[in-house]
Amino acid sequence: MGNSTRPRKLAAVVGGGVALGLLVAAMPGAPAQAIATSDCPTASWVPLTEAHEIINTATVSTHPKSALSTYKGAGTNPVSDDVWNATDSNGAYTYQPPSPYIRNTTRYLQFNMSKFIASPGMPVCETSYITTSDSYTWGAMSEAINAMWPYKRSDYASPSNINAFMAGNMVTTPGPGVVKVTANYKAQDMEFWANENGVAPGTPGAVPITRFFVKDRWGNEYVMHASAQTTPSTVQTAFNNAVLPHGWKKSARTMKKNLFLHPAEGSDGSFHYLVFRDSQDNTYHQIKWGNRGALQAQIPETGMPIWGGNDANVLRGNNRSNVMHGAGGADTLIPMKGDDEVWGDQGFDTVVLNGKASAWKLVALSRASKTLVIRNGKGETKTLKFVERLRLSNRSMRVTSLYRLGGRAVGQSL
Ligand SMILES: [Ca+2]
Ligand SMILES: [Ca+2]
Repeated sequence: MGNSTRPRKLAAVVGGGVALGLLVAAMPGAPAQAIATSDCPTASWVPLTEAHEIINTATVSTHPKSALSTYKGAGTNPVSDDVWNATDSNGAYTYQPPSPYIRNTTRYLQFNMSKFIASPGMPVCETSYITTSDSYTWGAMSEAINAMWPYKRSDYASPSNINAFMAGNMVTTPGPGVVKVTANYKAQDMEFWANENGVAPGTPGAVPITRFFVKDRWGNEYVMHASAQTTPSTVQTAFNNAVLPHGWKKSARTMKKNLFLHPAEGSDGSFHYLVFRDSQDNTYHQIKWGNRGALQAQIPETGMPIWGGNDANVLRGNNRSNVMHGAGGADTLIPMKGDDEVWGDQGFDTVVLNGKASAWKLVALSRASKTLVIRNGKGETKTLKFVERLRLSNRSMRVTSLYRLGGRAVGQSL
């Protein structure tokens, strides 16, 4: 990550507000404050500063479906600005982290403020640290699973022709009509100002910032959070030139209010953002969920989790084995075929299953861990966690009624 593109410059790209009416729909249904229970109360919003980031590449080629961990200089012995920025006579950085770490590429950020919540897998407010073999210390920031979509093997050279995940790890910028889909486990809040310099909306003379939005063919919406470009005009050009998958739409528009993003929260303690990268190296965060399909469910292999947002969603899996998270809100989760692990997470969540109740037998259940395991005659297993209701073709049932039966219910049909 690098310096932010100044909003003052961005505002110069396009003047007046376009399609303000659509803006309401673009804002998350529930403001971040409404679901801020997992924010770190002692952390504060901070303006973006240049971070010194490294990525652990140990599993990139051996286990391409594994998440890649990113760290930033922090802790008792962080790398200094002087060391990090030093270059040789050719302009190349002289500091390179020891293997298996590499420097993260510089990105020009389009959002303005951030608030740290936790390192991946850590309790709220807590950071975990590593020490590289050159004795520098780093704080754990995120874990990311990458895959290209749509993925056509013949478009890639070895080793990216192995699968969509390998291509996602090895190829930085997707080709025209392709996006790189990232499950980004990053526990931070983000704020995008409506006006340059963060001037409060409604202030006379406020200059709105043009923001770049994408809507996919399933009704999911995304906002650009970073670009490889450094100036407002080149960012706008890169957005205009990006070739998105068939049926996706772009819009550049201003906002009536500042936009706050809070990551989706799983009941396993994870925090998630869906991020994608376009053919011009712009990257976007998902801000709105359509009910006709999930981008992550399009990856034609197992290994990409499928996440909802913090509002009520209709979330569809695919006919492979999926890990699904509804996150906050009263979600409807449709895992389809396969051995699926379905997390309802917070809210009153419903899982829709194929077949009648009599087709499914209880394999295990635990009220304490809010887990229910069921299997049908085809041998498909569904592991359901923090789910409140099952909907079958002939009836619906509350999961609490199954928990009440306890171990006696194991082996019985639903
Ligand atoms: Ca499935
Ligand atoms: Ca949800």
